[in-house]
Amino acid sequence: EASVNVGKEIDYTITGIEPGAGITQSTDNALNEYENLAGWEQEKASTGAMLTELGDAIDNEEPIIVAGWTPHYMFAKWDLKYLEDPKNVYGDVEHIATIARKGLKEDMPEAYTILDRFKWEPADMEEVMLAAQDSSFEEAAQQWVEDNKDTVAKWIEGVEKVDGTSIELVLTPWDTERSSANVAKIVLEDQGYDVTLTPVDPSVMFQAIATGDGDASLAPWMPVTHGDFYKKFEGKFEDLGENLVGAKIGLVVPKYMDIDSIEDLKP
Ligand code: PBE
Repeated sequence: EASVNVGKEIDYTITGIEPGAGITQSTDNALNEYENLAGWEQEKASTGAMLTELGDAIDNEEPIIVAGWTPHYMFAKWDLKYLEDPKNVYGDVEHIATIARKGLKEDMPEAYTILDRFKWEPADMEEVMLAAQDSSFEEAAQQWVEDNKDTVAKWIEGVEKVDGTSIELVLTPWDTERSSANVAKIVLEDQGYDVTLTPVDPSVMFQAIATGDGDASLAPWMPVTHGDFYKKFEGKFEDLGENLVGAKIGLVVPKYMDIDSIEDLKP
């Protein structure tokens, strides 16, 4: 039956993404912690390559197991399911946090207040991600800000304008974070800031905020995805709390596959 042969059919390989991603680390952890995954490997390349392989497999109704996450259009485009994770290696529902360098509150209280208040829903993020597919993240974010004036008004309520103060937001190179960073950029620019966005790997993102090279980030996925990086630099940055609740990572397969759990896979 399918569950017995799936490993052989896909060469005992999970299709992962960039080597520096949190989910790549979690998948390496899964390969270590699930005894039934002995001998399995993770192919590490890029998000683009993973999505191409996923689309090709689905076109041919072939088996495939990918490192996947939500929010992402992959779930809107294809019929997919998360494999159950009884050992909870990938965690449950995650939140995306906002972190700031020490001293930002004193140096740029206006930006700090706005970043502290920045909170939106997965549906908002998905809207920007989807619109950006046909335009750009800048345009999609601009549109979202125009369509959500009430939300933005709450973020900036009572905050004084500034005159061209430079601020650097550090993000990670995925569409989820391109969305939040570009929305924050527009809101801060409307407030008078000169905003630079710097995309880096998750480990570098924490390092940049911990050393003060960057001012703030809306990119940490917690508690699992970036948990190890967070712990490594804990105490050296300020955690402003959640900017989004309802993210998730895990192993993802097309619904036509006859497996439901990571434990259904055979060595
Ligand atoms: N992701 C999307 C990233 C964070 C955002 C889940 C691919 C990661 O694994 O680090």
